[in-house]
Amino acid sequence: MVKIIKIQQRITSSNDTEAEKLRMELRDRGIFALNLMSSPGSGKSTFLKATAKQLKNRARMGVLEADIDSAVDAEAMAKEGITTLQLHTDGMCHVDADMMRQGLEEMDLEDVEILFLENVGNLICPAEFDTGCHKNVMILSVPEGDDKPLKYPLMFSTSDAVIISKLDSLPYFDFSLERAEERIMRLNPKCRIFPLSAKTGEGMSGWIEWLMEERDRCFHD
Ligand SMILES: Nc1nc2c(ncn2[C@@H]2O[C@H](COP(=O)(O)OP(=O)(O)OP(=O)(O)O)[C@@H](O)[C@H]2O)c(=O)[nH]1
Ligand SMILES: [Mg+2]
Repeated sequence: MVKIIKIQQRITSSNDTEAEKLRMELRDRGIFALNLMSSPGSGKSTFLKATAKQLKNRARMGVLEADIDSAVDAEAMAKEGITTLQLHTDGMCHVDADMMRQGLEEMDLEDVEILFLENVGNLICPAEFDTGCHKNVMILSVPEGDDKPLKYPLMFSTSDAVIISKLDSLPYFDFSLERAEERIMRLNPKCRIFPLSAKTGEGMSGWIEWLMEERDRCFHD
């Protein structure tokens, strides 16, 4: 049985102030936190499980799962031995800094060095709220199409890294990697792009390298 807690959006003075405070607290506790966003089914949970496998013996990972309902994702993480907690967002399609704090207060964070928030599957609302994480990462999966940066620019603009997932399905879809990368870079020239397949493992090493480098930078800068 995984722990499920119901969180609510509370009115706080300023989400940006809350987020900045949380970011510093997490850093002081030695936790590098990443906010993972994408549309439903683009492969967040599969990608997190693959990431945890690669991090074994290198860093202890935890996942805060946010969904409107069910405990499917937290159960999947727990099965892999990943420290996890399921949040129910009371119908909200995003997580803000105070909601993140409510989740963290209930989670056993002892030993957790890298913490992912698996945000609610949605390509729009999560991009509007600073969660207090150190980095924003988003996934665009090949079956979704390479036009998504044009239609949903905010999430691409606010992400430090974009994962192009399900690379193994490239032969079956009319998706141009070159076009997708060019559209993302036009919105956000500083972001890093990692085309990969969590299923075959192709491309995972570049992502893991970036993750470890950014973690070191978070504590040493
Ligand atoms: N072929 C292929 N399928 C994948 C890959 N990653 C995920 N999938 C499949 O895509 C489907 C959705 O994956 P999830 O990891 O549950 O996606 P999610 O983004 O966590 O979904 P929500 O949490 O519901 O938003 C599942 O059937 C996965 O097996 C991949 O790299 N290649
Ligand atoms: Mg999921």
